[in-house]
Amino acid sequence: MSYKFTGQWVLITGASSGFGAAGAMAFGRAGARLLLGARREDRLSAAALEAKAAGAAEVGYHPLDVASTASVEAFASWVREFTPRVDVLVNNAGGALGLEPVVEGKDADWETMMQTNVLGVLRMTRAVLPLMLPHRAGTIINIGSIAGRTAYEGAAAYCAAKAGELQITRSLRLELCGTGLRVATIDPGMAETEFSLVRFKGDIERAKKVYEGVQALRSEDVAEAMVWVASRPPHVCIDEMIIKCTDQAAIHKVNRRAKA
Ligand code: NDP
Ligand code: 8X3
Repeated sequence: MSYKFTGQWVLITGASSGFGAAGAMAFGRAGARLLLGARREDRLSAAALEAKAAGAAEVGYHPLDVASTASVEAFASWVREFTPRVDVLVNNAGGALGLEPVVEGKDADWETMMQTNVLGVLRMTRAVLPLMLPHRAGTIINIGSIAGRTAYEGAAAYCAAKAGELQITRSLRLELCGTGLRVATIDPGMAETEFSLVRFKGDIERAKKVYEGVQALRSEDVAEAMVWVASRPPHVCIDEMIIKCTDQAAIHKVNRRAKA
């Protein structure tokens, strides 16, 4: 990709692993200035170093818990120390917890999924919009999921949360019409990141099984999509992008190769 984000500030939540860390690398390669947030500072600092080595013009990172309004506000204050302007906001932080049917569901899991995937997007957007609106340009990219479009068993709360993210994206696009800002959702299917490890609470074997025999999406595939969406000419808005691996024709239809 030849587009350069020279001089532009790109803020990515959930930049300590998976799509967020890959996004930092991809925007970094394109010369952006990066503001990265997540809870695990050691992983965040490693992602920041890699993005700098890849070519980012500047990289700052700061602890961020999108489930806490106080943390989001502290993060936004830290951002203002760097810049009065954010050009690209990637609301990526999120994930799933558990795969139990509703009858066995846990309040703590449901609450975390709503806090991160739904309220986290609202909070971050509210905090960052004042750094975008005065400039009458900019891109907000929310990371949704095919789970926000198609339900599956054991994922009622996660599907509801990502459907919430989709409707937030659509509402925001209406609210921001005429401001010069554009709002996109990128909705991936199965991708091999730490997503399943988190969902299964550290059960490595169970997490690995999700991707067995499948050539799943890689973090880099989604990162490239972020960069592409944010680098369209200002009059072009990619409203909604669904991106799945070729082995996943639909949420329940996955081609798995037998072991050799
Ligand atoms: P990872 O688990 O690898 O990354 C999740 C990221 O979100 C981590 O950086 C984590 O950082 C961060 N995060 C989680 N909770 C919070 C929080 N409360 N505050 C701040 N950061 C948080 O998974 P993915 O990269 O796959 O997930 C990224 C996004 O993509 C999520 O929204 C997920 O739902 C979505 N998605 C994933 C798919 C997949 O199959 N992998 C498919 C479709 C969508 P830390 O723990 O350090 O805070
Ligand atoms: C993650 C994709 O299909 O595991 O959002 O829910 S899926």
